[in-house]
Amino acid sequence: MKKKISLDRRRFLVRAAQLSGLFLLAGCENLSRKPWFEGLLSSAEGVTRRVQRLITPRKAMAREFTEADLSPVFPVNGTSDPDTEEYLALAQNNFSGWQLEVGGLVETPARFSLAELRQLPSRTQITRHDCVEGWSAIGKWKGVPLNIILDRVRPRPQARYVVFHSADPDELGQYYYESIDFEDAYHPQTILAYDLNDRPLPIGNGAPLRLRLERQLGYKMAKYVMRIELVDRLDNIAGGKGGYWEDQGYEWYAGI
Ligand SMILES: Nc1nc2c(c(=O)[nH]1)N[C@H]1C(S)=C(S)[C@@H](COP(=O)(O)O)O[C@H]1N2
Ligand SMILES: [Mo]
Repeated sequence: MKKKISLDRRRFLVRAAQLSGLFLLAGCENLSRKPWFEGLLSSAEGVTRRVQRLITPRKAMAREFTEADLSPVFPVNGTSDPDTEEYLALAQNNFSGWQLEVGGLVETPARFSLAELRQLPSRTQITRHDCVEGWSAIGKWKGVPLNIILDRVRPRPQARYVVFHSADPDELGQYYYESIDFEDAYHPQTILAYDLNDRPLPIGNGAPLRLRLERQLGYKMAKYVMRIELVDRLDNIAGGKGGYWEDQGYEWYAGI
């Protein structure tokens, strides 16, 4: 395992970044996760996306493909192997000791092992993943619909967003996280996937569990999900913008 960057060094980097007027650019270049290229949203493609979002109803289904359409290899992007002792220990035991924690603004907080998740009703979908870095891939995902989990824990009336906390910190110690609203949370294609192409999700693609949210861009689909939290606001979590990349300036609603 790679040695983790020391806390002092981390603090120094954070301060240096904060002091720098070039925070966004510098931050992006230093991060191993590598965001997509800058300027996309001002490009013609970005404009088309925005217009399309306005005319596509949120409830519409994303296109589903057939086995013949599957990409030969589904790429690994961003974190490929979370570099923490906790994750390493879980992975070494094939995630048998892993549990998904679901809490926050819910009536009955719960934990689910991988075996328990596999026993719940599942959905399988072959969909296209679009990353803003400029690549797409078609994969077959199987997992438990998020609405099944939400029905189990019973959201409180104040809950407005579902937040996914991941296992991977970056060089500055910021953990990856993402959030969606209830309309997307209850969408039938929003699943917590444990299989990719008929096999257990590989570590590179987010083992043991990752979000699939088929009508938004790749960065919304948190890999290595450890904890799900229901909240009424996003401004008091991490950088306050609702997601790891959002905290660095990218859009919260990344509709395709
Ligand atoms: N926890 C975590 N989730 C993540 C990322 C990451 O670095 N860490 N990268 C995001 C991005 S930008 C993309 S395109 C997809 C990549 O998923 P893949 O590795 O299965 O291709 O995961 C998203 N979810
Ligand atoms: Mo991405």
